[in-house]
Amino acid sequence: MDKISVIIPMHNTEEFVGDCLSSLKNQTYDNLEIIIVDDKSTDNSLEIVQEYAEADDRMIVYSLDEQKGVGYARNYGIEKATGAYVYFLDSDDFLPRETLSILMNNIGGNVAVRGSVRSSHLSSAFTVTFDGNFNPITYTDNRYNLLHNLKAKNFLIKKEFVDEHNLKFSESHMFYTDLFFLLPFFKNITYIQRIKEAVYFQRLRNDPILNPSLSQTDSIDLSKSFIKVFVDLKQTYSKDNGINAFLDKRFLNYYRKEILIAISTKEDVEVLFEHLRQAVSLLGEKSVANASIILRRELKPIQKNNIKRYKKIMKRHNAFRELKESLGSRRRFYYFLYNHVFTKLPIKSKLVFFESFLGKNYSDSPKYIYEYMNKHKKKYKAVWSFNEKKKIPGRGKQVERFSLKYFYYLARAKYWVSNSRLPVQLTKRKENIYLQTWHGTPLKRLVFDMDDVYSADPNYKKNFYIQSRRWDYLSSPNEYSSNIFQRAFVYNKEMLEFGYPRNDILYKGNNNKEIKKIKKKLNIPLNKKVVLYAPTWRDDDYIARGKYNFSLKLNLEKMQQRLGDDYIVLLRMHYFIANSLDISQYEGFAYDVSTYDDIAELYLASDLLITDYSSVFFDYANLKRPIIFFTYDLEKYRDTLRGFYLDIESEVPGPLLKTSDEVIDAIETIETVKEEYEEIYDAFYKRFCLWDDGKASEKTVNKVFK
Ligand code: C2G
Repeated sequence: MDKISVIIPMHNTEEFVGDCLSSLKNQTYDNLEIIIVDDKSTDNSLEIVQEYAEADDRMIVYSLDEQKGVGYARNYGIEKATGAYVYFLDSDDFLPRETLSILMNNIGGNVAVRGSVRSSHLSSAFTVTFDGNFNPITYTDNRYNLLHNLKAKNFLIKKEFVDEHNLKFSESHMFYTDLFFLLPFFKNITYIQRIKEAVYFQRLRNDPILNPSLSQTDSIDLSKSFIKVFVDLKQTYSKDNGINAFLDKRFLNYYRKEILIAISTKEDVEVLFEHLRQAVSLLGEKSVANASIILRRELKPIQKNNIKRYKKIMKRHNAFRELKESLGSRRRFYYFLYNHVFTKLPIKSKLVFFESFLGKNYSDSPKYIYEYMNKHKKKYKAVWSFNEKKKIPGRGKQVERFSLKYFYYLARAKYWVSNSRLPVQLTKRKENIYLQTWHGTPLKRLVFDMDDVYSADPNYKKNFYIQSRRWDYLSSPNEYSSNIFQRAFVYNKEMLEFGYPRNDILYKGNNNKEIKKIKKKLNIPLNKKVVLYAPTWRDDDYIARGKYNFSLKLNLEKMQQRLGDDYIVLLRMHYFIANSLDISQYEGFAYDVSTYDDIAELYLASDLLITDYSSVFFDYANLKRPIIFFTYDLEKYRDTLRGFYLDIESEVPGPLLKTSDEVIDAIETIETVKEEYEEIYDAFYKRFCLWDDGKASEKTVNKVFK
């Protein structure tokens, strides 16, 4: 059994390298030499791999004195390798258990064999189905086709061959260094087989802002780097027709797919033009002649070194491309109109665009800001975005979210007021002022404080970053939140430290008259006490993007038996929850208030709150009424999914309970619970609720709408 040297270059992948090494440890093919070359990580990666290496003597760790780049690190690994085969794995990727044995069993007398590469944003997608029947793809003539992703991942190659042809990665380029290894590799082989079943999982990284992978580097830098690589390789292989044709094809392809998209401003053109000119001058005549007419029109001014003409043509072509693309769907066409037509019309300086919880309801801080403005800032006009038509007070116009009118008014309104995110595709106008009210004091870690996002959207962090760059003001409910928001949103513009406008009603409406009015609106008995159950959502339990499942763990039957004489229960699911509750058998006891607009009114109508990790308890504490935490999945939620900012076990103002029975017991003895938690509750109130005084809307409006 021959030994494989697995070569792993590493730089700052502390979150991922454990998965990578575990996946190697578990390989069914175990004659391995695992060479990890640390390219001067500044996080804990090195400590982590050293720990793995202590427990597994197949692992050897080398650490470089200074950062030299991935090409250097891989070459270093090749030099140290003593196996009969080499295999390159990146420290943020991982393999199913069988991959290396499938490759090894099928290399036969050949120089190399290759598996397939799949992308994944989960580290648990380990299982691949493999029934023992291979489905090989053989490349003989057009073997450069295998180079389609320009990467050396998932090739198993004889070490002898690497040495014989002195195959090396480039050390003078930061990106696309694999090509320097792969081109001479392909030049010198006549046959290679790919085996689909030998899978390699390439991790889709979710933080291109604070912790980008190599391929997530700024797209202009990547383009520059690609062009340099192209120029160097063209010069090295100037005599080889096959490679030349391949390189030309790759370049034109890259130009169309990456460079054109990367160039978004005139400045970008200026940065890239000289590089482009150099590259285009090296293209073969035939390659240019074979390009499409549109492409040829763009290449010409580059060849003639006429940047002015190139800019002009690019502007026209880009608009044409965007329009063409926008015809693919109605939504895309609306984005096109927004970006190219509506935002060119004059801005309306007294128009305010409101949205709360993605158009799902009339609620939260935007509602209270709107109502205050209705009374005190009559000069302003308002447009609300909703999924469905609503009954709202005042003169506010309503538009359906994502309709043509929605885009039209977004473009024309000088002010945007929203408590969550607005579509990433919108460009913000220079004059636009965006008040982000956000929607809660954070308990669960937010955006850039989260390690990895185990949810339906792998682009979450990237999009969040783009969207939050547009905020001009951010509402903060307490000092604790201000600090977290600054870090977790990477936010450094103005923070409005006035408390939450949405909580004004908890001070102004905390009286019998208002409470009775709400209860009547809810159609619930006036003579019973009210329990409000308002849990949050779970990142890993999703149906699709933005749509999550929730399974009710409260035993309503028992609750009704034991509490039904004195209480009723309001069940309030989070706005992400898409499945509906079937509570028909508890009529008169349990009420589904998930679609009720404003949770603040539910707070007022209730006598006590049950929640879990939802930020609702921070707001509810303003009422100083009892809170119970039904945290049946605490360990999983805290330790795997999110992580918390508070020590939930000692800092929250109520008991953490794991079973429905315990919850019912606590409600039955609520007076004792109140006494027990009095001190913690007081401290909690002082820490989180002091800024709320019923005047947050007024202060916010006076600041933003001067
Ligand atoms: N909410 C609600 N009903 C629920 C849960 C939440 O109406 N059952 C509303 C509340 O106004 C709450 C807000 O949605 O404050 C945010 O809900 P969270 O459960 O805290 O979760 P999330 O939407 O992930 O926001 O900084 C706070 C956070 O980011 C949390």
